[in-house]
Amino acid sequence: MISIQSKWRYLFMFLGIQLVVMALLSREGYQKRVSYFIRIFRKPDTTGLSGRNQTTVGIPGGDVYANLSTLFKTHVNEDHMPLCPKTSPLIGGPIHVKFPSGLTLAEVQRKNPLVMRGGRYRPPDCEARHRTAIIIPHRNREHHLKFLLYYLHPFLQRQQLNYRIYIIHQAGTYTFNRAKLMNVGFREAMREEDWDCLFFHDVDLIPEDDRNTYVCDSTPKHVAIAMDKFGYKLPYNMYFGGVSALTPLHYLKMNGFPNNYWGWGGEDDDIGLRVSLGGMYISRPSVKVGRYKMIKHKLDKGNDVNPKRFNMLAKTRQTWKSDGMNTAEYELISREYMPLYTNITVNIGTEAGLHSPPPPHPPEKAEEKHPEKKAPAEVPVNVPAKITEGDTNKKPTQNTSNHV
Ligand code: UDH
Ligand code: MN
Repeated sequence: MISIQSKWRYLFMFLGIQLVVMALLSREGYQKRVSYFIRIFRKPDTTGLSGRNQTTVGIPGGDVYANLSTLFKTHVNEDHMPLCPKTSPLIGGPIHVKFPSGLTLAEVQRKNPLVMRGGRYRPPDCEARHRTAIIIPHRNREHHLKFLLYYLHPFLQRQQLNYRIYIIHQAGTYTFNRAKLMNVGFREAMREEDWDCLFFHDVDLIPEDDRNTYVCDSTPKHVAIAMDKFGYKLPYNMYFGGVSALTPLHYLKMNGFPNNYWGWGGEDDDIGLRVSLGGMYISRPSVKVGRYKMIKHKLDKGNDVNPKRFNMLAKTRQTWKSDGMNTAEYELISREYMPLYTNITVNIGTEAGLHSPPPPHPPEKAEEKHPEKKAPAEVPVNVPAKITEGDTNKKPTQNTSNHV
């Protein structure tokens, strides 16, 4: 039985230990010591992916811009630069993605001082091992584009890539055609530089881990395999949507992407099917790193669900050789070298063809009086290609029907 006297003794001993611990903690900074003790008792995070708001092991705070300010333009002789290491020392792991209100393109520009006009970048201190073009189909999504640029530029710089970002902007108000815009992007990017890899990238998908390297594999790679909207899982085995990476050779082997999917849906499955019809397999990164956050949105105006998509998909085996890169007809309207990307505005025509007849005009008196003010065709036709180099502050036009 414990006597009252020994009870007091235990209490004094306990208080004494507490006093010693407190004295130790206060000696070299309380916070440092507490975090040290917590770390001893915490189970190590082997994936580094356990929490979105948690401070990550690799990248301090999961901040995609962390450590990038150490990069600066050196005065090394560009002909004698060492080859970049096989694995970039800047790669850190999970990135914390959030969408703060009030972000501006000027702010993105300020945070990316080494990005050259046209959204071009080369590592300042080593010769990149990979040359990657990012192709983004676009119309009326400036808000998403701003966030993508905010995250994608530093993400690619962490990977020490030689890259350029291309925005392929569909002119006019006719139904959107994502896959055809990719064909345009492929041709226009390859015309400009000898890229060894092309990333076909939706504007609203933000990568969440910089170990997801934007380089090509030996087979076509489906990259956006774990999106938040699908519970960070592949929705079905043949899924090839969102972000994919192909070499020019892969692209030509499958005759590029289809041109005739107007509206939402089907084209990504057609592309997946083409990979196997071209005699290739699909590769994928691990679900730990192929993670993406999709900026929430509704179906766009001008991109209604394509009701023909299932019938078209059933015929891909017969059509893939006669519809694709070899038959992509379009009219380049402009190529603008913006501070953070190259903007390619293009007329891709309509289902009726590139130069579809203008809609019939009802005999209106006002029009007869002012023939010069006749309503334009739905998409501009016969507009000569314009190369705009000096205009670096122009944003892509919101109202694309005015983009003539
Ligand atoms: N895109 C545009 N403008 C458009 C339509 C599409 O830029 O008007 C581009 C953009 O890059 C986009 C991509 O095409 O990321 C794919 O289109 P999407 O984002 O509409 O495709 P997603 O599969 O569609 O994300 C989901 C539809 C959401 C409907 C929700 C209703 N439940
Ligand atoms: Mn989307």
